[in-house]
Amino acid sequence: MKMAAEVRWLLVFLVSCGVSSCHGEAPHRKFEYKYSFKPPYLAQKDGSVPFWEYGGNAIASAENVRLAPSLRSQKGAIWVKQPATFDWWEVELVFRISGRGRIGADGLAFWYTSSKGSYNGSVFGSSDLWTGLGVFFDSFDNDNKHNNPYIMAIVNDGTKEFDHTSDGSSQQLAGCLRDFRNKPFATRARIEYYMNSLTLLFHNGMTNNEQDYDICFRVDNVVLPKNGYFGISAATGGLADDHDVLYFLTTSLYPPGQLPMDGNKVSVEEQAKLHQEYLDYQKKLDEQKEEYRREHPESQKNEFDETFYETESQRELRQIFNGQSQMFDALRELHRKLDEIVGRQERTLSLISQVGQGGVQVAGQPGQQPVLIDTIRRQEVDAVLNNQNVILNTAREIKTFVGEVHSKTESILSNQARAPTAQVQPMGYDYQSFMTEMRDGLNTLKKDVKTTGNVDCPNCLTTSIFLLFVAVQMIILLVYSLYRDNKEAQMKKLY
Ligand SMILES: [Ca+2]
Ligand SMILES: [Ca+2]
Repeated sequence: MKMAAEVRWLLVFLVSCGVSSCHGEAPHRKFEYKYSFKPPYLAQKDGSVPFWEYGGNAIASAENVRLAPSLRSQKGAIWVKQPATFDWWEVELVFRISGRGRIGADGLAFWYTSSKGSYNGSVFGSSDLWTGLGVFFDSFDNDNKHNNPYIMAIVNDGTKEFDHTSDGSSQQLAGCLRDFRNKPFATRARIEYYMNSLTLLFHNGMTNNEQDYDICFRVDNVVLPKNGYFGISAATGGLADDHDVLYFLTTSLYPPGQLPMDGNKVSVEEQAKLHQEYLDYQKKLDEQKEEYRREHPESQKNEFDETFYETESQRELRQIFNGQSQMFDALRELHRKLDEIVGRQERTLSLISQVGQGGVQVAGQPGQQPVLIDTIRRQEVDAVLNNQNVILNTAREIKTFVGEVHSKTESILSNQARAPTAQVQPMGYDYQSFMTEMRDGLNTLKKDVKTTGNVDCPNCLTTSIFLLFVAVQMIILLVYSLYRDNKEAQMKKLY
């Protein structure tokens, strides 16, 4: 549990660092007591709250400002007297919204507007058609979408009417679903407006740890009126909660190097005046304390007794709270780990998509630009694989082709072995020599023919004898064919 608490501290630190680091260095901070109130002695004996004015059904006590009590249709507000003299600020609100019902109404509103709103207006106890910022802690689910209690910010230019029927869902700048009713400890909201960024951190009051904030929203490029008034209001409806504000702490924020120098160098008269103011307050306070003691002599003792001893039920309650906050810590730790896992997954996915697009982004040394390493891309891998497949197929085709050729050659060879006439011989030396041999033979024949014309030949065949021989042969052939036709005719007759 100790570990979890440390982790939580670290988380809050990181969030606050993250918020401030976006604008470079952390801003200079100055507590603005004239725009703040806090217990003890929040309200003075006459009921006034220094630097503030309240009205409607609001009641200020030493411990808190009850803006709207848990009665039907109550409205109340408290507004600061002076407009802000600084551009950027952070307001820490510590409040309690509590009631007996499982659901309550209507809610609480924080305001930063160009002019003060009313003390019994229609928007959570103050005026509609405001110019500036309204941050609403809306308890009651008017549009029945089961999304309340809800925290939202609406920036208005003085023309928009708040849409109660839809719980302002169409008008909101940003928001988050958070339960802020009936918490064991006071709930807190830290609203920061710095360099046109509006951030809301929320503490749900489940633990007593003042650092237990988580982020509700952060919006950039928000323009709010200069020299606005801070205010806070609340209202009840048919259902009613107590709406108590314990602390309203304003801090002005200055970008580094822009802290107003006159603010630091207070003139001697002003210093004296402020010192006198302080002494007056101190005196007033002592007087009030003395008066209270005189009026309630027994309360001192009782107060001491009550705070020193713990009743059975108080102890039980405290133990329950402790157990619950431990459970809460464990849950929070689990949530954080889950977030971490989701983050890693997203990172992995983005890396994979980067591989798909080509190149892996590798985080370089701190302070360096990330380096893009040109690695093989997915398409390239696919192309290489395709090429390989094509090559493989072609190789197979070539193999089958070679096989076919081989078998054909085999068959030709075997045919040749059986029938040597079909021998295929290359046009080599043998053929040429054969040709020359034939040419020589023809030449000698020609010579012989020439010589026959000149030399007398007793054994040579004369033309008349040759013709006679041909005629005899023709007659024999004719007779034979006649004989054969006759024979065939006889054979046909027999059949
Ligand atoms: Ca509502
Ligand atoms: Ca709703």
